[in-house]
Amino acid sequence: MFFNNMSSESILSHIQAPSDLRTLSTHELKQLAVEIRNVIVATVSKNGGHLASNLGVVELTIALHRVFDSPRDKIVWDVGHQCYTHKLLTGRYSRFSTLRQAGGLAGFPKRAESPHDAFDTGHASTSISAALGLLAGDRIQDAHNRVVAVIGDGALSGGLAYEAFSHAGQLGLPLIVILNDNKMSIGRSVGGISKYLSRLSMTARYQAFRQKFDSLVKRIPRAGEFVFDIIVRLKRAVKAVFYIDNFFVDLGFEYVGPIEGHHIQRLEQVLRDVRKLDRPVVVHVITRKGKGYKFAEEDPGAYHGVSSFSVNEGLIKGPALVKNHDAALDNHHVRRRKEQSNRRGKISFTEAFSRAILEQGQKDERVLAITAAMEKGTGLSAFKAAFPGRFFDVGIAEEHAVTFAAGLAAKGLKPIVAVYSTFMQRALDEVIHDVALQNLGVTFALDRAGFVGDDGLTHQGVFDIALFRMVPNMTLLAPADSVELAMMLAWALRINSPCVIRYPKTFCPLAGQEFAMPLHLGRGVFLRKWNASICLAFSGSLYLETLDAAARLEQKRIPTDLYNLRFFKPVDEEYLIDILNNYELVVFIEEGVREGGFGEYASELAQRRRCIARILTLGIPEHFVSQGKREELLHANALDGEGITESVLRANHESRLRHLAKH
Ligand SMILES: Cc1ncc(C[n+]2csc(CCOP(=O)(O)OP(=O)(O)O)c2C)c(N)n1
Repeated sequence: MFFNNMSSESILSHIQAPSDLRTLSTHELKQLAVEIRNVIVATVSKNGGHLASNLGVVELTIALHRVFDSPRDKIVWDVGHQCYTHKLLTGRYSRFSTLRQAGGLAGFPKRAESPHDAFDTGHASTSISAALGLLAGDRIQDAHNRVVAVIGDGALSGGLAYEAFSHAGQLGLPLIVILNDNKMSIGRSVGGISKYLSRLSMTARYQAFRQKFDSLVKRIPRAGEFVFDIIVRLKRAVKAVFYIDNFFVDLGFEYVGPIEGHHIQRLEQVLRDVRKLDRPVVVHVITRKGKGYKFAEEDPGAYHGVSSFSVNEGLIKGPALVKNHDAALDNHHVRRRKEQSNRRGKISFTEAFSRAILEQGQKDERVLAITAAMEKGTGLSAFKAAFPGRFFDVGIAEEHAVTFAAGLAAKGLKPIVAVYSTFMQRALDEVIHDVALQNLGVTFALDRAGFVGDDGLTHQGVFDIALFRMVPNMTLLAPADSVELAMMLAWALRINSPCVIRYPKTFCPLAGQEFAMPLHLGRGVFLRKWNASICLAFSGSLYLETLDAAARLEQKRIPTDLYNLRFFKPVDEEYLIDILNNYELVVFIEEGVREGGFGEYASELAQRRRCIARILTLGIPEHFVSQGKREELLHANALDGEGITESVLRANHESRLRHLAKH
C-alpha cells in the first residue's frame, strides 16, 4: 500500500501560501513531503500526468519555497512538468483534483492561474532565458528580487539553455540556476553533457575525499619535509583523476554542488547561502526520479507521463496509453491489453509508424531514424533494437536533429526525423534553411499532430499545416489510417525531397482497403462518390468525424461525397479545380488552425479561378487550445460529427436561400 507514514492531521491542507511553510518543524516538513507524494500519486493515478518528475522534486520545491519569497521572488520551472508540488504549496491544493481536466488546473505553470507561476512553460530548455529576462527586468525597474530557474539534466541538452548561460555570464546578474540532475530525460539522459554532469559529481567526491585527507594529515605529529612532499604529490595524483575544469565557472557562474536533493535542511542551507550571492550561480542538485513510489523509482521512464493507473499495482489500466505505450511495453499487463487491441485491429498511429519505419529499415539500409529525446513516444524503440547503428537520439534538441538530418541527407542517406508536431515548431528555420532550400530528402514524421488532450496549451499540434504548407519544395501528407501511413512513408523515402507526414494522437480507424489506393502526386482520393451536391473533403485525422457527419446528414436526406485530401502540398490544382467546379458546396475539414490551412488556400484558388462551388473551411479558429480530452476538444472546436454536421447544415441552408433569391 502506498499511503504510508500518514498521521491523521493533514499539514498540506493547511498550507494556503508558501509563508505557511516557514513555521513547520523538521518533523512536520518530512510529514508534509509524504502527504504531497500521496496526493500527487492519487491524483495522477486518476487524471494522468507527469508522475516520476514530480515525485523527484518534492523536497527541492519545499526548500525553494521556504527560502525564497514567491511571488516577489520568481521561480521558473523548465518544461514545467514538475510543478505539481509548487502548485500544491501555492494555494491550489483544494483544486488539485481538477488537474489536467477541462476547465481545471493546468499540468504546467500558467501565469493566468496564479501569481506564483512566474512564466508559462511546456517546451524544454526555456527557463534560463526566461528567468534572465525576469531578472534583468527586475533590475531595470530598480527592484531587488531573486529569480530562480529550475532545469533538469535532460532539458540541459537543448541549445537554448547554452545561449542563456552565455548571456547570463555576460550580464553577471545574480541569477540562480538549480540544475535538477536525476540522470534521466524521459529515458536515460544522453550525450556529452550528461557524461559531463556525472564527472562533475565525481569532483564532489574528490572534495569530500580531500577534506577527510587534510584532516587526517593534520593529525600526523610534526610531519617532516619528506612526508609532506609525498602528500602533496599524492593529492595532485588524486586530483588529476577526479578534477575537471568547471564549464559553468568558465562561463562566469559560481558552481555549488552536487547536493543531495531529498534532504530539506541541507538544501535550505545551500539556498540561503546562494540567495546572498551577487553573481550568477549554478546549484547542482542530485535527485531521484520517481522518489517515494516504488514502481516509478524502479522504472522512471515508464512513469514519466502516464494515463490513469492502479496505485497499488502500477501501470495496468488506462484506456489509451498512447503517449507512453512503448514505454509500457515492458509491463506484462499492458502488453496483453495491447495484444488484445491489436487483435481487434486497433493500433495507434504511433504504432503504425513504428511498424512502417521498421519495414522501410529492413528494405533499405540507407533509412535512418532520429529522435529528440522521444524514442518511445514516437515509436522508435523497435527500429532502435533492430538497427542500433542507424538510430540517433540527439537529446532534447529538435533544431539540431533537423540540421543533422540535412547533413545525412546531403550524404545520400534517408533520414527520418520523428518529432511531436508541437516540438517541431522551434525547428522551422532549420527546415526552411537547412533542408528545404537545398531540397534535401529528409522525412519528418510528425506525431501528435492535432489535438493532444490533457497536456493542454503548450502541447497542441495545431500549427504544422500552416507552418509547413508555406515552405517551398515541401510535401505535406496526412494519412487516415495505418495502411495509408505506411504508403506515405514509402512515398516520402522515394521522392528525395523534404516531406512531412502528420498524424494524430489517437488510434487508427478500423478501415479497409479504401485507404490502400495508390498515391497520386498532389491528389486526394474519393472514398464515396454519389454525385451529390456537397463534398466533404477531410484531412486524415478527421476521417471518423467526417464519416459520422456524413451519416448524420444522410439521416436528414442530405447526401454527401467523401474526399480524402491526402496531400496538403503539393496540390494538383487542375484536379482540385475540377472538384471545385463539380459541387455546390465543398467543405474542407482539417485538424489545424484555419489561418494558413488548406481550406484557406482552396478558397483563394476557387475565387481566383472562379469555380462554381461555395467553400466552407472547418478548422481551429484562431486561439490557443487548452486542455481536455480529444473528444472534448473536437466538440469545442466544432470538429466532431455533430459540429461538422451543424456547420454543413448552416452553409447548405444559406446556399439554398441564395439560390432562391437568385431565381
Ligand atoms: C522542446 C521539447 N521537446 C521535447 C519535450 C518532451 N519532454 C518533456 S519532459 C522531457 C524530459 C525532461 O528531462 P529533464 O529536464 O531531465 O526533467 P525530468 O523529467 O528528468 O525531471 C521531454 C523530452 C519537451 N517538453 N519540449
